[in-house]
Amino acid sequence: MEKFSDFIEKQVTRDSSLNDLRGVINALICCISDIASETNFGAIGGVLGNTQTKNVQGEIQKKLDVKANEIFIKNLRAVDSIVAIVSEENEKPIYVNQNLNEGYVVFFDPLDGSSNIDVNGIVGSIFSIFKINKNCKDQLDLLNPGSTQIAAGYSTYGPSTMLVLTLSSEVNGFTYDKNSHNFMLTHPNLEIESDCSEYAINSSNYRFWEPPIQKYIKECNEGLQGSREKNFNMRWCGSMVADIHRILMRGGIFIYPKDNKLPQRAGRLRLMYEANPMALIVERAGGKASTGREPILEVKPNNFHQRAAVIMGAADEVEKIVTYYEKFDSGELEFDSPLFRERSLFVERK
Ligand code: AHM
Ligand code: MG
Repeated sequence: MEKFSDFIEKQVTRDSSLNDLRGVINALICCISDIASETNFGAIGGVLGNTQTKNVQGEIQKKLDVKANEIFIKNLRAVDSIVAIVSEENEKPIYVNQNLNEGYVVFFDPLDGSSNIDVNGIVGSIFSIFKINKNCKDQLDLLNPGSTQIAAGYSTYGPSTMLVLTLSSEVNGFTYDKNSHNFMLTHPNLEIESDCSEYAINSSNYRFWEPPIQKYIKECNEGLQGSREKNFNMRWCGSMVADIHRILMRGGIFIYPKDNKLPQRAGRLRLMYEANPMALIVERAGGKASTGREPILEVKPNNFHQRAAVIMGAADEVEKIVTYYEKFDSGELEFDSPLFRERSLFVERK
């Protein structure tokens, strides 16, 4: 089994542009092993439960959210080639080496799925790396579409700690060996099958979804007797990293759509810290990632914390949902739903 350090050497030999990125990747590896050790201690480490503080999203932070964020900031601040880092937990970017003419910008969600912490469920970290080539005067220069990411990855802190990383066209999975403190290449060249019979969605929001998603899930649930003529299974971890990881391991589709629970939001998940990096990983593994109305990687960001609808995984299933959105938006009657009729709760009153 190949050690992460040997894997990186080989990658750099193949593509010398990755040489500069090594410092960033090594710092991220340190973040992941440090956070893994904090999460492993659980109640013994006194890290469970809430703090008294809210993050920029107005959510009460867990103690581990704060700790994981501090670990990311400390490790990434020490990297000479980083221009700025941007955390889901902080309102504004943190400049590291603002005067570089060329360097990296790292976006991260230090602890995704943090509602799982107190029940010893799977949590993870997500990161997205961009390269910027000009002297960055304006904060908004740091915001670029996901298609320009040069690398992305996530970790899972579950029964074992794993890192899934895309640096080039491949997606590779590594498992952390606690004894040697090495990440080992255990899952080379991950690929997502184009069809599937498993979906992940928070079904309790059914009544708030738009008709294309209601139609898709209804058809899945009709199983063998319905138009899909096969049975589907459903899994939902409440942790995007865990749900996407399962899809990379055995296929499926993950959906967190735009809904009418909070109609002013484009979705629940954040574009820069969650949707973009996972979309890059999924697409490089042969899957697809869409908001339903456009590819996630083409969304033009205008705000560090903006939300996005997320539909990603098995390519054929994502495409099917995209066609449902196209038909819905062009006014086809088959999508007529009580939720969206004239007297519906969601139609703006004059
Ligand atoms: P977080 O970054 O604050 O943990 O929130 C993101 C998480 C995702 O991991 C997960 O898919 C989603 O929120 C779960 O939302 P829900 O509360 O609808 O189950
Ligand atoms: Mg998150």
